[in-house]
Amino acid sequence: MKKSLILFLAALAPLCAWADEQPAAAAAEVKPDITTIVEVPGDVNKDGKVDIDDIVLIINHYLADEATQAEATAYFRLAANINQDKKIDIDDIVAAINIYLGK
Ligand SMILES: [Ca+2]
Ligand SMILES: [Ca+2]
Repeated sequence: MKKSLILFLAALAPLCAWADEQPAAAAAEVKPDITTIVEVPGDVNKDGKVDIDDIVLIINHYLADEATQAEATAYFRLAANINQDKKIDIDDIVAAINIYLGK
């Protein structure tokens, strides 16, 4: 029993060493939590809920030209980018609709 515990710990040792050598890389991969700034992801008009008004605003942003999109506030971009993938597109529109529908 003791021998198998020692073998188990020996097998874990390389994994632990790797974890100790990679703290900066692991920290860099952590995405900022959208909820620290945006209370309700998808709530682009800041009224505390995701509804058809937010969905229309996100769709209008998606369909707008680049110059118009560039006028969007930082808050809007963060709230509208529900999946946090650096772009506001159809996936975010679908996500907003799903939030609205409670799915
Ligand atoms: Ca709203
Ligand atoms: Ca997105």
